[in-house]
Amino acid sequence: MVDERIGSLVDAGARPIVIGGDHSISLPILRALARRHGPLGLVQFDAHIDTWDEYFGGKYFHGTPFRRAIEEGLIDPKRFIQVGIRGPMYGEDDFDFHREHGITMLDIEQVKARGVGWAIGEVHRIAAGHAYMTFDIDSVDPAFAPGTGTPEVGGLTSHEAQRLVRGLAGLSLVGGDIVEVAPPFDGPGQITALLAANLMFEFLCAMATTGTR
Ligand SMILES: [Mn+2]
Repeated sequence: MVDERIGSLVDAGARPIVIGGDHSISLPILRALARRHGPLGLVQFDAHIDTWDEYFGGKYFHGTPFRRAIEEGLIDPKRFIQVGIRGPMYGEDDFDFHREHGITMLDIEQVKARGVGWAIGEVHRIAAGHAYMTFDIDSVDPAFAPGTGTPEVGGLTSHEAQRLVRGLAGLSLVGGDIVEVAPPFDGPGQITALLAANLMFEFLCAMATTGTR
């Protein structure tokens, strides 16, 4: 359903910006885009890796979309970079899949210690070529974005998030999404929704720097 709808937009020459909803929505979008462009680079801003195999016996869940996307050949794992990852983790083998496939992960400690400029450089180095952005709002600290289902303390500030998305300018972006915004959990002034809307604007501006379709 999502796959078909996005496919018809892509066929019309548009580049989708999608707002979620939980992170499982990225998978059908990637199916539609990979059909047109082939395997894509992926820039994922997230507190969680979302490359787990299954939850409660289910293969399709908001913690599994990017493992499925690699299995289906929608993204090139060597051009896949995750930014802002932090704990808690389930166990030692959480990163086996990363090692096996050559996925790059910048955890929050690296981003804070080495800086946003460095992280942007790594993103451009890894995700060169046609690329998709997925921004999970839980990559941002709950002090700035409380309105999400799985908040994790010690995340990006609003300003770091803005700079990171702005830093995508120049990449060959074919589309993107901002997900996991949950209005019922939002704080005073709808600060999460306000940030998500501004990040969408930043992403639109970054996409406008390239003519990629
Ligand atoms: Mn996520």
